[in-house]
Amino acid sequence: MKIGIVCYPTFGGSGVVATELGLELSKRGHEIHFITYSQPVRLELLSSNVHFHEVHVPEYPLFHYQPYELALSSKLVDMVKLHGIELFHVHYAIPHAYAAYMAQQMLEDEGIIVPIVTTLHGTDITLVGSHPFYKPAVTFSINKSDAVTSVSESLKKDTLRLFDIKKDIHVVPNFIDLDKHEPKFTDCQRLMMADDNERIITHISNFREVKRIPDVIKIFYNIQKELPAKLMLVGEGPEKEGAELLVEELGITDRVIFLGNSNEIDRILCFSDLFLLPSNTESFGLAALEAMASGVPVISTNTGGLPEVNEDGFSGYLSDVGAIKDMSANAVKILSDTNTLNKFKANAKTQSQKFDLHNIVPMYEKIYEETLKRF
Ligand code: GMT
Repeated sequence: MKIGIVCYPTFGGSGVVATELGLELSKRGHEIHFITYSQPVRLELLSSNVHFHEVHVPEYPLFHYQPYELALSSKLVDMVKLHGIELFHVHYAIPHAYAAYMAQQMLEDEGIIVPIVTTLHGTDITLVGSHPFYKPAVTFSINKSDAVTSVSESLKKDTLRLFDIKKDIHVVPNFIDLDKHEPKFTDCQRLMMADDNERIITHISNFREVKRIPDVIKIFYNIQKELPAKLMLVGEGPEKEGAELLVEELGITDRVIFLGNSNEIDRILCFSDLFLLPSNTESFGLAALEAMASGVPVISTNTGGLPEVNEDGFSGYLSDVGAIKDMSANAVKILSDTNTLNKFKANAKTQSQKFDLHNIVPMYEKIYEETLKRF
C-alpha cells in the first residue's frame, strides 16, 4: 500500500508512534510518505520506500495566525496526485483529521478517493480537543474519518464520553520494537552518571504540567533520603525551569542531572533502575513502555491507560494521582533490595513483550486493508 502519514514531528509520543509505525510498515513492503512541517525526530534514515514531504506555510504579515491546516491539506492533495498515495493515516485529531478531510473532499471532486484512518493519542481528546473552542471541529473530523483507532481502552471510553461519536473506535495499543531495546552496549557506562552503589532513577517527558514534574522531584527527594540515588531528567518543556528551582530549593542539585532532549533514550534507559511517571492523565504512557522494554520497572499513577501498560506489583506499581508518599514508598520497596530490583526488572521486560510491534503493526495493516476494501 502507499500510505501518507501525518503527525507532529516532535518528541511527543504521537509523533514517535507514527514514525516507528511508518518505518516498520516500510520494512513490510509498504511505501510510506511522511507529510509534516519538519522531519520527524525519530526518522533518521530515509530509504527507497520512506519519503518525507515538508509542509511549508508561507509567512504573510496580514495573517496573525499562519494557516497550517490549509497548507497541509493542499500538500496532501499534491502528494496524492504525485505519488499515488492510497490512504491517509493521520495521528492526532487536531488539525490533522480536519486537514485530511478537506484534502479528501478536494480529491473527490477530481474523482480520486483516498480514505482516512485517524488515530487518537490522548491529548487531542482529553486536554485540547474537548475544549469548547475545538469540540465541534474535532467531533466532525472523527465522525468523517473512515476508520478511527485509539491507543488504549481508556482513551476510547474518554472519547465516547466527551464527544458524540458515530464511528466504531478500534483500540490498537502503542507498540515497541523490542530489538531496539536489546542492550547492544557491552557497558552501559553507568559510572559516567553515578557511583557504583547509587540507584539511577529516570523520568522522560516533554515537561508539561500534565507530567507533574514537581511530583517526580519530590518522590526522588524521598527516595534519596532512604538510599543513595541519582535522578536523570530527560526532556525539555515549560516546567523545566520550575523543576530546576525546586531541585535547588530541596538542596539536591548534586544528585539531579538534567539531560535535555535526547535521541539516545535506549542508552539512558540502559543504566536506569527505575522510571517515574506520576502524570495527571496519560492515554497510554509510551515512555513507560519504552522503559519497561529496557528492563526498567515503572512507578506511575493509575490514571487513563497506564493500568493497561504497567501492571501493579509486577512491572512496577500504580498509585493515585498526587500520592507522593505512596509512590516514594513503592520506589524504595523496589530499589532497596537487589533481588527484588532484579525481579521487577525482568518482569518489566516480560510485560513489554505484550506490546511487541510484530503483533501490533499487523492490526493497523488489517484496518487499512478493510478500509480500502470499502471503497
Ligand atoms: O504526553 C504528551 O505530552 C505527548 C502526547 C502526544 O500527543 O504526543 O502523548 C500522548 O500520546 C502518546 C502516544 O500515543 C501516549 O503515550 C501519551 O500517553 C499521550 N499523552 C497523554 O495522554 C497526556
